[in-house]
Amino acid sequence: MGRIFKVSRSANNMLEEAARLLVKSRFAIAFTGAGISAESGVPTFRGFNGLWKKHRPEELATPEAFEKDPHLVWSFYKWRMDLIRKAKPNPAHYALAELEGIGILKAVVTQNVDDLHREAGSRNVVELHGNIFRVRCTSCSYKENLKESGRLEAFLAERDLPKCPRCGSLLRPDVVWFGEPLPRKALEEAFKLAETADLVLVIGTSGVVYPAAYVPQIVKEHGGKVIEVNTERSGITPIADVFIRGRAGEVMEGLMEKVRVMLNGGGGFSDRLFRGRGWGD
Ligand code: BJW
Ligand code: ZN
Repeated sequence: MGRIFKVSRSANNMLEEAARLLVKSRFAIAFTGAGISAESGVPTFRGFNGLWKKHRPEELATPEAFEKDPHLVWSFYKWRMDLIRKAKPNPAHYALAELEGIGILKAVVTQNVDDLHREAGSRNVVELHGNIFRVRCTSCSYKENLKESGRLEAFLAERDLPKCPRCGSLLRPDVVWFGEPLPRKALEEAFKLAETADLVLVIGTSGVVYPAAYVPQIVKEHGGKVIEVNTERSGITPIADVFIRGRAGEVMEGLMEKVRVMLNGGGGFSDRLFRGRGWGD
């Protein structure tokens, strides 16, 4: 009994400290990975039930794999597109959108390709590894967002390999595979945000895939604080100022309660709201 009390009290202290840091920050960003979407039913990559436990990444997420067996790679991606299109944002995605609305969070830098941040209402989203609902041509500059063009259903139902409507070459998912460079604009923007940020909220990433994993490290090197939410320790944990162990949706709900209390007068932070929106500057 005493142990349970001790654990929950320390978790509560961590939430309190994280909320305090967030509310007093001037330029906070979030850095997210697959774990933030786990409670939405989207499988993660590593870990017990991760995709890479059942499929070898080099057979599915490399340009060589696509060249060798495009049918196999496309069947993997169509399966995930179908799964992800049915997924809904969870409280962690909504919490980040709310923090942006309040003016605390300036951007979400995500490694995820699932679009759930935007669906939850986040507006400034930097996608480092592409978007699973976009396809692009392997020969010409053709790109299409299947959600926006309304062709997703028909695309998933098609059994043949998808071809470019402009030049007839093979289409591929517009995501970043191992050994491929990240989209230059997105990476530059993410690094610039990280250099500017005085706080990064890292949620649900193993922090082992580079160059994305440099983002929290850059924040730290520039004197910013690192808050991490994860069910396990990660590659980021050694640099975390506050590590909150738990499921993203549950932790972020608890964190938002504390943030709201602080903004509504608790702890002298109530003028933060005005500063956040630029009214008090
Ligand atoms: C929960 C939870 C819950 C669970 N709540 N938490 C050093 C510098 C630069 C590059 C390298 C380097 N060292 C090695 C490299 C090469 C390589 C790399 O990083 N390899 C390492 C793995 C060793 N990097 C690359 O190849 C990158 N490109 C590159 O470097 O290009 C150089 C170049 C330049 C110029 C010309 C040519 C080349 C590209 C990396 C691309 C990664 N792609 C993928 C697939 C995307 C498409 C798709 O979705 O299919 O991106 S792999 C996969 O890993 C995916 C993810 O975005 C990425 C990160 O995974 P993430 O999000 O962290 O998920 P998990 O599963 O690992 O972790 C989940 C976490 O959540 C866990 O910690 C859980 O505990 C936690 N969790 N449930 C909270 N409910
Ligand atoms: Zn083409």
